[in-house]
Amino acid sequence: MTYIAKPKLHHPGLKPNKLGFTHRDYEGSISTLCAGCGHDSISAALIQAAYELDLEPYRVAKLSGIGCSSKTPDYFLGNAHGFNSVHGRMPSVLTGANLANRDLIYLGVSGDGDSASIGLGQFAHCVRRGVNMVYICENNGVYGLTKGQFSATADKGSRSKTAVNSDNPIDLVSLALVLGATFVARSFSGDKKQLVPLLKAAIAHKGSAVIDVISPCVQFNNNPQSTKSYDFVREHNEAVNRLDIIEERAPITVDHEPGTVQVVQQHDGSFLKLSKLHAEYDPTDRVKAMTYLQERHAAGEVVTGLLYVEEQAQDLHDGLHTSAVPLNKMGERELCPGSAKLAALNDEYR
Ligand SMILES: Cc1ncc(C[n+]2csc(CCOP(=O)(O)OP(=O)(O)O)c2C)c(N)n1
Ligand code: SF4
Ligand SMILES: [Mg+2]
Repeated sequence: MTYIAKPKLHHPGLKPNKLGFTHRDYEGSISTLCAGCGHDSISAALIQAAYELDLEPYRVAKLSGIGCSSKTPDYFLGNAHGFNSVHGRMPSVLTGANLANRDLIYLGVSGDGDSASIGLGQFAHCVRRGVNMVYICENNGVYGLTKGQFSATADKGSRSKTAVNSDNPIDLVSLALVLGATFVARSFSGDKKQLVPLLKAAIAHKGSAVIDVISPCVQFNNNPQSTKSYDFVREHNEAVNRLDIIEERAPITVDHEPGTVQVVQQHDGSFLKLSKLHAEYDPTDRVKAMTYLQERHAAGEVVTGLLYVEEQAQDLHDGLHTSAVPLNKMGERELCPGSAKLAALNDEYR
């Protein structure tokens, strides 16, 4: 993987967070992506979210597949754990890591090719199992790394520099809703104000959190006729809510207007405050979220914001009743309890 190490120096005036870390401590290597690539803005939003949440980098595991998007974990949270897997296979590696150690915060970083083309099956099973993670799809509608072929999220009729897409698209947000994801959102790489709070809320959420982030590829998909271009999204964006996360230890209220605020308590005790722009939009109703998406899509709009959240979600560990102790904290006796225990276990299935 190409990367350029950043010098360890930082400006003495950088403000530390509660852990004493500055913004600089959450950065990674210097990006080798094209200047202006939307993916770099998503990395910047992740850095900001981790800084504001006072995350200890060693508690975070970043997993990715293959693509320009999947390279980005190198460019943020340089002190976190990282694993760059195989094209489309990140979800199963993330699931395995999560089963072995539920104490870490899992960030699955992927692209639309990685998630909706080769990795669609992996994406589907990971989400339907309720793996506790934040799954971020950096969605540009093309295979950026391999020079701009249409991916499965490219809209029918969408144009690249040389071709028109004739296939129907896969909408990962709609799919995530159908698959039972308990936090579903869409944002735009160029809208840091919306993306940072969404990332913070998704990190605090227990369960499968999926964020589809439209992220224009300046090389292969930023012509005005592409539905994943800067111009198109700016013209057709319809934000369904503005969101802030209120942490337990430092409650803050901002920008609340009577009758437009909805507070949602998440499993870890933190609250989501939704500033609803549309009085009729309810982010706790899965069926309505699906209908709303279809309606707005038919009207040519890209809905961004928090589309659905389940307050008290269950995750894969709850379903499997697995041990709360990570495998790497167990001793040999617990990991290998002996043949008598194994025989007793086998008897239960006879
Ligand atoms: C098994 C396998 N098949 C195909 C490839 C070639 N390949 C590398 S990246 C990529 C597409 C990446 O697209 P996306 O996930 O959308 O990432 P982007 O570069 O657009 O961010 C493909 C097809 C590969 N590396 N491995
Ligand atoms: S080819 Fe596209 S996706 Fe890849 S780094 Fe360049 S702008 Fe970003
Ligand atoms: Mg892509």
